[in-house]
Amino acid sequence: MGIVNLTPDSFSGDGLKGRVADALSHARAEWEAGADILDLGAESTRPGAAPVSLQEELDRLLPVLEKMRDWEIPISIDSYKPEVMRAALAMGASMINDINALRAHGALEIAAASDCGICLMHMRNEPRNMQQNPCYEDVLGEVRDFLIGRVLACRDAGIAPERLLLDPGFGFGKNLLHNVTLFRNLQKLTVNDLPLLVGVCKKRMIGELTGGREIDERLPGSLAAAVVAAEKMDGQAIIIRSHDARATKDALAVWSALAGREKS
Ligand code: 7PJ
Repeated sequence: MGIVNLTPDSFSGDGLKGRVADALSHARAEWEAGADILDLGAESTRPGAAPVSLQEELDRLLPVLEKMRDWEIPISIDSYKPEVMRAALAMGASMINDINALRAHGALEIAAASDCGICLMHMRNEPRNMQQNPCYEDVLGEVRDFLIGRVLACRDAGIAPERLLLDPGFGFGKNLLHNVTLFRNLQKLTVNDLPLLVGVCKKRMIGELTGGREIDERLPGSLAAAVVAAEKMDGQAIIIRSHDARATKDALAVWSALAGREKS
């Protein structure tokens, strides 16, 4: 899954037209580099980030999505707002990637009324405050129980389980020890053999594990994590969310050849 970031800090600042063009060329490059899904996000959910208004999020997202209508690659929308989900699905998006696991009022109903894929992610608290001393007694059990609960909520809303992906939500209300514990036990987080989505690319945990590397220095560490995630899943379905599809595909191709597996 190639990340396409539509927040203003990711562009050169030359107005809406320039921003749409920049986003499209980045998205196309990720597609050509081998991404199988593109994940469009118009609101930063980094720790401490303030929410953006509904209108602002739609204004950033829809002009780009409209231009991608005829692209033959599944488009995922990274949003927890039901109104954004509805608008994006109407414009051809094929997946909802919700850091809030469809807990917003109305989100389950919107998902149920479509046939889109859905990523249910675990998050403790909200981006604004989630890194203020996150605490768990049993991080693995609590994240797994949460995911089981959301799978059941989807079932009760009439959403077929084949449409679901699960994600432990690395960095979303978790410290380094929590993240490492979850990662080491990745396979135990699956529920009913649903695929897992793993998003650690260039995140703080990669910085912390590499002696404080800055964001633009975190690709090698991120690639190591992608390979370990694939290895841990031992043939079960996994999607790696990445800022660099080419590098990630290369890392996985070499791993799968040398680890004696089919090309993934
Ligand atoms: C994730 C995400 C993640 C899913 C972000 C960043 C923060 N969606 N959206 N999983 N992270 N499903 O990429 O640094 O880990 S935004």
